[in-house]
Amino acid sequence: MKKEFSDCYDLVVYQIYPRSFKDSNGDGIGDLLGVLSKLDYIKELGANAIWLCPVFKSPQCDNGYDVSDYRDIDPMYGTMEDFERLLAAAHEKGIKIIMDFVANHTSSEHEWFRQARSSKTNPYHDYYYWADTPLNDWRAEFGGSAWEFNAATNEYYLHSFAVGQPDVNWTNPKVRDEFKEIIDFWVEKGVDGFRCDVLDHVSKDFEKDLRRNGPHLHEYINEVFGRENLKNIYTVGEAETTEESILATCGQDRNELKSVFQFSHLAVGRIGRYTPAPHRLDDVKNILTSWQDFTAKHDLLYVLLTDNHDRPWFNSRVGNDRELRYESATNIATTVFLLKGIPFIYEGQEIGAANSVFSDLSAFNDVECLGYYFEQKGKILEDKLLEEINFGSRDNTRRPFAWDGSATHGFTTASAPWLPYASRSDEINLEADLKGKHSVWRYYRDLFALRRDREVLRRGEFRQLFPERENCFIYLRENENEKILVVCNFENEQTVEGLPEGKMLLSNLDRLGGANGKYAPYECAVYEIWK
Ligand code: ISL
Ligand code: CA
Repeated sequence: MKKEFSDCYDLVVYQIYPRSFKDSNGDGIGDLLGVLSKLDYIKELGANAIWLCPVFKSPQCDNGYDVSDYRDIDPMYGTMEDFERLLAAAHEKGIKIIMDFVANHTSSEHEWFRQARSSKTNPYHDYYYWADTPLNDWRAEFGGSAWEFNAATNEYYLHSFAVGQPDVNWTNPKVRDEFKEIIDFWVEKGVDGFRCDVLDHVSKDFEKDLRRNGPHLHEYINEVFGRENLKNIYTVGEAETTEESILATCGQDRNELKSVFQFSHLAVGRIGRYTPAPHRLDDVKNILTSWQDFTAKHDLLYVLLTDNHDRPWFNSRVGNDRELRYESATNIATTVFLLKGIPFIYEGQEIGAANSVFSDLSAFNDVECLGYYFEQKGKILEDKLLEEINFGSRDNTRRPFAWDGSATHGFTTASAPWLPYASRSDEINLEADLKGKHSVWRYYRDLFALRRDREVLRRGEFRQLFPERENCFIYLRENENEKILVVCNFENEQTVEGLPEGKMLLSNLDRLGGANGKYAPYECAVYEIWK
């Protein structure tokens, strides 16, 4: 039976990193009532769903991706009543809520781990991975060995990320049952979906030295997410994204997840996390077109994104975040968000947010970049190391949202936020953007209004034109009733010819000519060829 994706194609998801979005109680930390106060902003932008990064009880060693109680809200974000108020208000406004599902690891403060680490005979002991000596030389993503010594049982436990994030043992059916109950707890509250954190890590193979994509991965995902009560729940997995793995997880014949993130285009412009690399937007285009073709061929959902809380700003890395910041940000948005798929907008990209430069390590909080810093300290020059941290730190996209140009940028009434504002917040903030003749925010709003009003932009087929032409991306979205042409000229000015003409629907530079003719650097326009 063909999978029902229909309502998924109408989704436009706005990702919120709650710490950094809006502070309602003056403690300098974003919170749930802050999100509640901005629902109309999110709706006006054109989003109809929110992916809320973790707000569960957590000691915050990885800003909430270390959960100590999956059924309660961390006081720094508010109360369960605040969450229920937010959920009800969001639904009232036609906005779905997608929760972050962090199931590869818990916090070391979770009751399960507190029990498990106390003795080898504790009933929770085999909720985690233990060994008398480290089973292998796996490194933790945030630095150091992935095996941490536990004195009480004279063993080591596995943690793929921080020491405070012990991996849970999904080979244990009790663990899988616990997570089914946690999902059902939130579904019964009325949440509409889950974003599944590093889901491919839940099955490992120590013999084959596999940290993820182990032999039971699809069995486990099917067991937890393939259940009847989740059939109308939207799911998106953060997982390995080879063509084969995406088919295995989201294929028409699979009863696992509805979609997964595909990140490979986000690796353009960097080698690893901390080293810049030469780049062209054509490189991004080529990756996107190959995935458009693949997902069309196999009738798969595809997630359209350029930014999230784990990567510096895409426009800073592969676009132009200086003299052509507006042009470049709107061009990249047009390139990506008019393709076939589900748009995910990350808080801040809609105002053209850009990376920061800080000279003092105290301006950084991200456990990953600090882990890297202390591993590298002394091995490379301090200036070079700080340059790498500024380039690659996840803090770039976690700085408090700059709502206006005031000293606290409308984010908080506290004198200082939990993390320093982005270094260009006086220049780049919503208030300043909206005052401009050209506004990234208004362009995003108009682009998503066009998607909403034109069925062909949500469900129509993708067809690239002039694939051999460089420094631009020209494609059609078409169905039996409509044909829309998208023309994105990239870094350099050029003249485009041979295109069908039509009625212009959107342009980032108030274009006067038709689809053919000279395009300025990063100029883009959208045309209705016929209806
Ligand atoms: O950031 C990455 C790639 O650019 C990854 O290495 C990232 O750490 C990985 O995708 C896992 O991310 C998820 O799990 C982490 C958490 O720190 C991230 O914020 C979350 O998105 C551990 O829970
Ligand atoms: Ca607060």
